[in-house]
Order: sequence, then structure tokens, then C-alpha cells
Amino acid sequence: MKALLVVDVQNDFCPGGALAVPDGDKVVSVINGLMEMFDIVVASKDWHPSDSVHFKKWPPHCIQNSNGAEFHPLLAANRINRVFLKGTRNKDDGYSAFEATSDDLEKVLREKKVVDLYVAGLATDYCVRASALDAVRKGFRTYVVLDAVEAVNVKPEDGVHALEELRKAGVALISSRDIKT
Ligand code: VGL
Ligand code: ZN
Repeated sequence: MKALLVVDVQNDFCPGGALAVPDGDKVVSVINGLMEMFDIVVASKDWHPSDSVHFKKWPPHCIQNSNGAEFHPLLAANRINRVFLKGTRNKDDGYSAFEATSDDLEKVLREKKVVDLYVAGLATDYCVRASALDAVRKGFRTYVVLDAVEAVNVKPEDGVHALEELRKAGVALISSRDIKT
């Protein structure tokens, strides 16, 4: 089975949000087009308590139950089978979707017999990176869909460096056009 993991396509990571990824909203239409090609679509949400230590590094964003933590309004959220909340504790960053505390992502994927995991969303250099690295280490055939991710680029090259690191770790970097139903 093949699954699509939609990482953190939330208002605060899109233009106008508290931690906006440049062009973050560009991934939305690509992801919407991809969803129907998958057996299962899962998504993560960054979901922080307001007193998180994470906010020593970042402006406050994706606070639990706030509008900034909602999915982008144009994301086809009705096609998401399951949502995983991460960064929910006040003691860690929780960048990887596999660190979700609301549900065990690895367990759910294994139960669904997922072999191929395609990762899309925000941001390439943080949560996409951490999620794809965890996925490949756990033995999933892991793909990052290049036209369905965008980077924060705190430093201008962070996104390209993250992709290079992923490629070296065994993650396949592909275009959405390469995915067949
Ligand atoms: C993220 C920075 C802080 C992400 C989350 O979703 O990539 N980046 N929190
Ligand atoms: Zn965060």
C-alpha cells in the first residue's frame, strides 16, 4: 500500500501566518491533486502548548486550537483519513510526524500495510526533513515530492541542504508527475 503524509499545511506556515514559509501555500493545490492517487492519506499538525520551550527558538505558532493551527482553508482536508498532532508537549520541538503524541503514526501505517510513504508539505528543512528521515530509518520506502514541499530557509540554503541530506539517507526525491495511480 502507498500512503501520502501531508506535513503541517497549516495557516501559521503559510503567507500571513506567524511563521510563514515563503510560498508555503503553493503546496496546497499540488497536494490536493495528489490525494486521490493514494490508498491512505495521513496528515500531521504542529500543535504546541503556548508555554512550549520550542518558542525560545521560534515565534509562537500553531498553538493548540488556534486559527493558526488550522489546515490551510483550501487544503482538501476531507480527504485526510487521519491527523497526527505533534510538538504537543512543552519540552520538545516535535519536528517529526513520527513523534506525534495523539496517535502512533508508525503503528497506523504498519496496520494499513503501507510500504511506500510519500511526504509533502511544510517545511522542507524542519518537519518534512525530520519526518522523512524517521520514515526511511524505520524502513519505509520514502519519497519527498519536490513540487509539494517548501522550505523556511532561515539560512538561504537550508532547503537544498536538507534535500541533499535526505537523498544521502536513501529518500527518493521525485516530482508529483512521477507518481502513478
Ligand atoms: C516547523 C519550525 C517550527 C515545521 C515546525 O513544520 O517545519 N518548523 N515548527
Ligand atoms: Zn513548531
